[in-house]
Amino acid sequence: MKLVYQIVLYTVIITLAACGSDATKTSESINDEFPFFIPAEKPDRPLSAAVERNYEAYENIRPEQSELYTQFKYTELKGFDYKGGDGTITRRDPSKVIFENGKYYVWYTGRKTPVKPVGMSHAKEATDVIPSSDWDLADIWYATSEDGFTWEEQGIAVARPPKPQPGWRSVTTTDILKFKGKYYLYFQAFMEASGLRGDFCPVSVAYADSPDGPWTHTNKVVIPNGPEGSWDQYSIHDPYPLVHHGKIYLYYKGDFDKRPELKPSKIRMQGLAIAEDPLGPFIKHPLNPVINSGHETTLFPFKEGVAAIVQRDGQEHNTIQYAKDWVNFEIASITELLPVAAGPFVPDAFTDTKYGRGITWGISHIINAGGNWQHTILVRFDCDLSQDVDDQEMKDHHMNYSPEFHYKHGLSGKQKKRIANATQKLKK
Ligand code: AAL
Repeated sequence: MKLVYQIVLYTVIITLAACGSDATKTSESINDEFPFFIPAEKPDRPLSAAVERNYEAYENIRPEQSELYTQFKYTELKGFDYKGGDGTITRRDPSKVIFENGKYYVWYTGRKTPVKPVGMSHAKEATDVIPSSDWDLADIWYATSEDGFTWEEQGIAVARPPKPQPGWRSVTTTDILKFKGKYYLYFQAFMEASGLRGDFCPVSVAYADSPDGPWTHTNKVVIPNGPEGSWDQYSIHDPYPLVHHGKIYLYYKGDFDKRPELKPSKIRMQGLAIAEDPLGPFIKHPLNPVINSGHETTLFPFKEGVAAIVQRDGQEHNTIQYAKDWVNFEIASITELLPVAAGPFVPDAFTDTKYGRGITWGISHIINAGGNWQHTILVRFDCDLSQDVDDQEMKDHHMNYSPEFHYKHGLSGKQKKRIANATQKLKK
């Protein structure tokens, strides 16, 4: 029996010593502080999940050193009149910018109506002259510029077609494709006032031999709504074509999962449809949706893959993302004050490049420009998401917001009341 006790005692001692050594080891590893100069390569030591991500998920330890990190700077454009913001004129959802005939071109949703919109929730009051939403009763307008800052509006490129053609109610949110020498404008083709049932529409396309037109309506739906019950059954928004592998890669937004009890009542994700011919047929990717966030999402060829500016909605809004295979996107960086509905100048958007160079500027929009949700304005944004520019002024690690900016985003009366009640409870 004594021998048994001795064996048990010895086993316990050995076990404690081992634990102790593990404990010692762990304490040694914790005592082996994380180094002041962070290792460039992932160190062989226990790492927290967060620091692990710095090595595994991002290109650089510091975002400021990543080619796909940037801040954004904005400039008011010259040449566009908004009638003092009375809501009768809106310009929004610009296309990519192209450079042809020695000047820049941009296309956009243009609405010029005798009165301001009544709002989507009052869409039943809309008529053939009273718009429901800011983009109802719109046409596709275009403008040109010598420098990207001062623009000259040229007029309507694609007008609403007659009923019952696709887009008879409103043609909006366009983007440009140049393919085999011809030009194509994809656009949302509304066949009911936005807001009546929702923001429901498919995508149609017009084509021309010149960026100045004349444009020919195909009167075709080229990106149809999905089948009943599918994520993109109602909304095919923000068509965004690029050329890759000799095909048209058209990214688009779908609004879905509408649950009025939640805020926002719907979620927005991005899909991809691919075609060999600009007029289709477009085949939707089986992995759709391919981006889990975003709104009017901006994309551009970057190295072998494609990058995306993902803003406004979703778990991963305020990020710049990258997909080496043009389908499976990962977060490349997180940034702030991203351009909304950005249409960048992408010199290699249509060249079927094998190594995209990136972007440095474009046109975006600012909604609710007059504080009244009834008109939107176009602005210029600049950034450094380019392999050909190293603009360190675009790579600061945060922006400074004035006290006035903070106070502008103040408490509502309801929130102040809630806070006052909470304080009262403490005093009882
Ligand atoms: C925009 C875009 C689409 C929507 C509406 C006008 O931001 O997402 O174009 O339909 O809002």
